[in-house]
Amino acid sequence: MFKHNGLNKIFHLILIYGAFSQVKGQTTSINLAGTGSSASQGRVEITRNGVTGTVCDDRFDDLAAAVVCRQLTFQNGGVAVFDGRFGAGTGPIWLDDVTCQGNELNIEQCTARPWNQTNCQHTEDVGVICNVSPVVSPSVLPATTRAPAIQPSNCTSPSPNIRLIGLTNLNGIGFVEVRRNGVWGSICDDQWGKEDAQVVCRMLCYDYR
Ligand SMILES: [Ca+2]
Ligand SMILES: [Ca+2]
Repeated sequence: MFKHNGLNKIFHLILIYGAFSQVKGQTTSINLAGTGSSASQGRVEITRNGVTGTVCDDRFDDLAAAVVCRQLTFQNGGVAVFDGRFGAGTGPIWLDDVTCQGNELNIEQCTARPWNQTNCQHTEDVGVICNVSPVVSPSVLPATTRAPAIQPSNCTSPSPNIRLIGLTNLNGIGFVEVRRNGVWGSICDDQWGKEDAQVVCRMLCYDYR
């Protein structure tokens, strides 16, 4: 009889947890939006109790991006993009100072300030670019596509209008972005070759080999 009551309690706890999870799932959803967005990239938007808002880029890194991507069914990680790269959103800035371990199943499991308490503006709305195919390890890329990891010490003025977007631990490897009139954008790969990569490397003080 005692054992039976104990099992009942556990069963009730499971039921209560299940109900809580279900309510959470119904009231909070995540989505990617903004200029240049697609199913796998865009400004991170969270709809909570019917109100759509954004996430601040403070502390948000590629580990947090991986969690958002996982929620959106992209299992192979992603990169965080900052400063409203996909345009500034509207509504509340739901989360700020988001810090994730990277293995969370939901952005709500990461640490952050309390909901809707930030010191951010919408110009800081964070975006993510999810990897849509398995990550290719740099070590298996042809050597000619890799830049050396060390920037020469005589580099005093890397161009402020070009940058590499990618995993932060891969120094000198990434997607190329250029800034025009204050707006960062990508470069199409049509006709792109070794000479073009050399120019980018030179602008960023990398010694292309
Ligand atoms: Ca910021
Ligand atoms: Ca902050």
